[in-house]
Order: sequence, then structure tokens, then C-alpha cells
Amino acid sequence: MPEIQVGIIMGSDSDLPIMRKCADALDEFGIGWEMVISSAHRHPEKTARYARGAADAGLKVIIAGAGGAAHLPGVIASMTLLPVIGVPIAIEPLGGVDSLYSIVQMPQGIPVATVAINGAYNAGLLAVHIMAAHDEKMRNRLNIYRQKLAAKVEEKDCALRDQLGRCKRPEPGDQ
Ligand code: RP5
Repeated sequence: MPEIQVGIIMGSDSDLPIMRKCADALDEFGIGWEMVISSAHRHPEKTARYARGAADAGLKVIIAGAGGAAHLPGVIASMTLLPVIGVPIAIEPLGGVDSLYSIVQMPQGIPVATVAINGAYNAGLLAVHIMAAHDEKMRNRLNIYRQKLAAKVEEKDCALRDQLGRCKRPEPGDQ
């Protein structure tokens, strides 16, 4: 089991179908994570304990997801010096715009890095990038990941040209 370096916290189990994508991204890079449900308003004491103890527990990054009046990421960020990534979760009736504004509009002094509504996979990936700043092995993995993304674009481009029956226009460096 890899060492646990990322804390994934969410306001409710209803956030889990989205928030588990953070773990998917971290698993792809072999980074250990833990997952916790707590709430800034339903269980503020537990939330404070988690945030205050996170650095001593060995975490390097916290990802916090919440829907509605989504103050969980900001409250956590106020109680730790670890970088906090916020995931706005889409819930009814406002569809996640409420969560997005609550998380992205943090007043000056306590930053929260905010991803797209339901952007949990990118939150996991951003945690990898943060850790890669001091980890060459992780930077190499990110380079390979990006090469794979580019290869997929090429595959789709080839498939489109096959479908249209057109030849590829030669590019500089093509044989
Ligand atoms: C927020 O309230 C949670 O993050 C969740 O997105 C939302 C609704 O929670 P439940 O009513 O489904 O428990 O605190």
C-alpha cells in the first residue's frame, strides 16, 4: 500500500459518486489517499479536528468536495497550511453554480484552488501536479500521461480522416 499523502473529504455520502474520481486519478499515479465524510455545518468539530491534524498525519494535499453553500473547502483551508483543492458538487436546485461560487470566491488570505463543477478527476490530477513539484519520478509519470493524451488526439484525428476519406496534409518533419 502506498503512503497516504492526499486527504479526500466530502460533505456527505451523496458526494461520493463524483468524489471517488479523485481517487481514480491518484490511483493512476500510485499515490495513497484516504477518504472521509465530514461537514462544516453538520459536524464542525470533526471537520476542525481533521483539518488541524492533517499535516501531522503526513498529508501533503487535501481535496474537499461539497455541494450547495459549499463552505467545507474554505473552512478546511482556514485550519491548515496544506494546499486545499475544492470540488464544487452539482446538486439541485441550482445545479452546482452555488457550490462553484462558494468555493472559488474565497476572500483574500485563505486560498482554495477550485476545479470545475464535478471536476473531481482534475482535482486528483492537480494534487499529483502539486506533489510533482518536488518529485522527479512523479513528473516523469505526468509526462507519460500527457504523451498518452496527445496520442489519443492523433488516433481520433486519424479515425476522422479515414471516415472522411481524406489524406492527411503533410506536416514539417513528416517522412
Ligand atoms: C453538502 O450538502 C454536501 O456536500 C452535499 O453535497 C449536500 C447535500 O447533502 P445531503 O443532504 O445529500 O447529505 O453539505
